[in-house]
Amino acid sequence: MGHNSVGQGIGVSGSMSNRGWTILLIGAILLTGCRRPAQVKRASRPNGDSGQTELALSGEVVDGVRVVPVRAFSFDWAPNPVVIVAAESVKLVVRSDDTTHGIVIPDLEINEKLLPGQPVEIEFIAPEPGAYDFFCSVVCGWGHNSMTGYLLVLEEDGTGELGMAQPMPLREKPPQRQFVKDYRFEDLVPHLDWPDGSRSFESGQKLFVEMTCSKCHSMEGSDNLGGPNLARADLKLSRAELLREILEPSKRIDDKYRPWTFIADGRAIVGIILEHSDQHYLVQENLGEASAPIKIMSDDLEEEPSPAELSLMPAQLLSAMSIAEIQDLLAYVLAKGDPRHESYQGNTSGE
Ligand code: HEC
Ligand SMILES: [Cu+2]
Repeated sequence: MGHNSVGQGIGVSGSMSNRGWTILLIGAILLTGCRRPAQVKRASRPNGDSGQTELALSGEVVDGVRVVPVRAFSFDWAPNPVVIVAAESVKLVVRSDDTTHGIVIPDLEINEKLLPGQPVEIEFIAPEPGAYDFFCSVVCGWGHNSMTGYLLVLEEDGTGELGMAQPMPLREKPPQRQFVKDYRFEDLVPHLDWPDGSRSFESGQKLFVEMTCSKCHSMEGSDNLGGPNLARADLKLSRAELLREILEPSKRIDDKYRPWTFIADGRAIVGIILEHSDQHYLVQENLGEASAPIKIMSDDLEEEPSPAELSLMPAQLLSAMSIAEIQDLLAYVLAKGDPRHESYQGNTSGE
């Protein structure tokens, strides 16, 4: 493969012009845990090896700045990884295609909310070569936990050649479930009659984490995650009521958890009021991902705050589960995380 064909090969990704080295990635290691084998891939000169993954630089350079359009959608990013060169000026133009997401790049101290259809421009100087994780800061649905991505920063060796000095593990995305169905209440009501002793505690416990519930709800007796504590003694929901709460979170919202919309400094902030005085409001915008509450001074308000209709709990959290899994999750919440609950014991006295 000569220079020209390399140049053409990467031409699809934008104007790479004379920096046209294809990045070839080779090698493999096993990562531990539940991940599938991930590949360690090494950037090297293009050498005509076939069957290698090719990575191209992202976006294009305009007036000395690498401008990269990045799409956020349920539940991934494109491009992913975002490939840039160390020390260059970068502008990410990040936009959400569907619902509200957010982008956090912890190492670069970047944290921006992404409202649908409102692109956000993020400018920075590319850091040292390496891989920098980013993820979604808004718990946006059942696949939120797999909405991860990373910046791959390449190094330039002085001759214009790009690559990584050290073999570079390419991150693999956490495995993602398959969408099953946007269940309606009527679809699931006929499946609420499971007999005692029939449900799996382990499965329910695992789903409570996997489906993001544990990001906002504690089963250990506290409210400190932002959403109501689901193990509290005075919470008594029937199976059908619980199902309704999960499928239609906005239908009934306790005043304490009602989000309010604030318009201040030309921007809209939607969140739960943690604290309120004559002078200010303290508002929690995102639940379930670390983010500091926002202090809004009453004097800065451009309008009276208004109650929002949408709960901060995402809808359609059950859409990637089988009926049996939904039963396990409901049983786990009804059992308040207690493995001694009837749902797990072999007696047959119905609930
Ligand atoms: C992003 C945060 C968030 C996530 C994720 C989340 N919830 Fe919620 N949940 C809330 C908030 C806030 C409320 C209170 C407002 C409301 O009712 O919508 C709530 C309310 C509830 C209630 C009613 C509790 C009560 O006191 O009446 C139940 C039950 C519930 N959630 C279960 C779940 C389950 C099960 C999951 C996972 C499938 C889940 N939630 C995921 C934030 C969340
Ligand atoms: Cu998200």
